[in-house]
Amino acid sequence: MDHRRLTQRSLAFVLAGGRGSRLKELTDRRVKPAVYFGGKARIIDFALSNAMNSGIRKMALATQYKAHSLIRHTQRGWNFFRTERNEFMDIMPASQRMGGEAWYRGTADAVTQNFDIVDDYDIDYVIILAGDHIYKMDYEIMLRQHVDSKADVTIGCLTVPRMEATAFGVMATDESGQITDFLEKPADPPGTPDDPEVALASMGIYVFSWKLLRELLLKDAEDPNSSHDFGNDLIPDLVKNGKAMAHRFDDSCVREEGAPAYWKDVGTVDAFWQANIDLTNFTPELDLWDRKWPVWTYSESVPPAKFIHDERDRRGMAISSMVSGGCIISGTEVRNSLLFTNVHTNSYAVLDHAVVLPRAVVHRSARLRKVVIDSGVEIPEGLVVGEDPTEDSKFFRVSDKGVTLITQPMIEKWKAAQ
Ligand code: ADQ
Ligand code: ADP
Repeated sequence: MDHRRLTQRSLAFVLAGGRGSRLKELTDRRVKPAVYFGGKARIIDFALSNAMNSGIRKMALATQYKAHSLIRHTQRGWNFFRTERNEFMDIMPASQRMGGEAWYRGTADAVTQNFDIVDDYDIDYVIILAGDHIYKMDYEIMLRQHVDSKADVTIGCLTVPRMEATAFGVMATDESGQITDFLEKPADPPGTPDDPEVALASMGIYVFSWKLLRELLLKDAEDPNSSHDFGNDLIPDLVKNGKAMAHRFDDSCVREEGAPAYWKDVGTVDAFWQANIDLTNFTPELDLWDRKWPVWTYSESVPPAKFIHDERDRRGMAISSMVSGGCIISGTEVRNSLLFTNVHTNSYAVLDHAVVLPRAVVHRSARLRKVVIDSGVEIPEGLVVGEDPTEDSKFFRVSDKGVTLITQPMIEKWKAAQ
């Protein structure tokens, strides 16, 4: 098979329009792919970095819901492509380009509405990606499998506990890896033949040849019964009427040797908090320090983090934590926490298992445990969160697993009640 310049002949089409409503107030002002992750990056950076690290230099990004923060970030951080070498990052806001009434009606429609633009790219393969997962994956391996197997579509998939699979497309495959059955978000997901307690779930990552995809999209656009969605319409149809192959996401999909295959949907406040806090572990599963697989992002030019510790019992310190540039930890005890860029904290405050997004300010004597603090929030002096869930839930959003999300409007509510 001809694998030459396979990644150069491919386009990464990244879907980044869905709100991500299970992240609650974190996506009130920005779409899920624009939500911060890991101290410096945003969620979208992981899919884009995978594309970069796989050798793909042609990228399109479809945006819709509250896209300002996402577009600003992408323009600042992903602006190094060389158009003269036919490399690009093309941002495609839903803009009713086809003269119709609708914004992007579904994920497939996000491609259909940019049909003519993609045609002009003159590429052979399209890899459709969701911009809202945290993972490291070498798409080149998937592209090679797609070409070798002569599939119509190749779908990235992984095993998940069976009952978690209700949120996914779930498939069955034969010995060759061909998908024989596909159910989008089934209420009672079928297990795998090897293990009835796990299901084979679609990661929402698809490889097509552009030639075939454009045919399918044209047909889909005319179909009055279609919701114009990959998972609901195009994929089930191809499984029935074409050759759909599963690409198993496992350790072999990551180029570095010995690195575990890491994939997380940080779609809930609990999962978001946990995945960020996990980075402070002694050996985190997701290695952000790996120089062979850099996670690229927009980086503000800021001074190093500063810790202020004095004899008057102001103990500015961070233990088992990650503290980003521009932070000033003045007399605060920070434990098992992740602080993003430009966070300022003051004397006698305590942060424990806290995920603190950029530019937040923590005033004196606040004690915050098991929290996610949104960007720019000002935590008032003496606020205590994480010790009395009943009290916390009067003002803040406390999750099932006892993580408290704090945003500025919630702080205003708290202040008004004092
Ligand atoms: P969902 O998780 O429901 O299922 P979906 O809402 O279709 O995913 O979003 C997929 C991606 O497309 C996200 O990155 C989202 O931001 C984006 N998106 C959603 N609506 C969009 C629109 N109108 N315009 C542009 N972008 C949009 C899908 C598959 C399942 C699979 C899971 C894996 O349908 O089969 O298991 O992804 O997470
Ligand atoms: P980030 O996502 O980088 O944390 P901000 O917290 O500054 O960005 O804002 C998130 C989004 O909300 C941005 O798109 C911003 O333009 C918008 N936004 C912020 N403050 C306001 C406001 N007062 N009125 C309307 N939109 C706002």
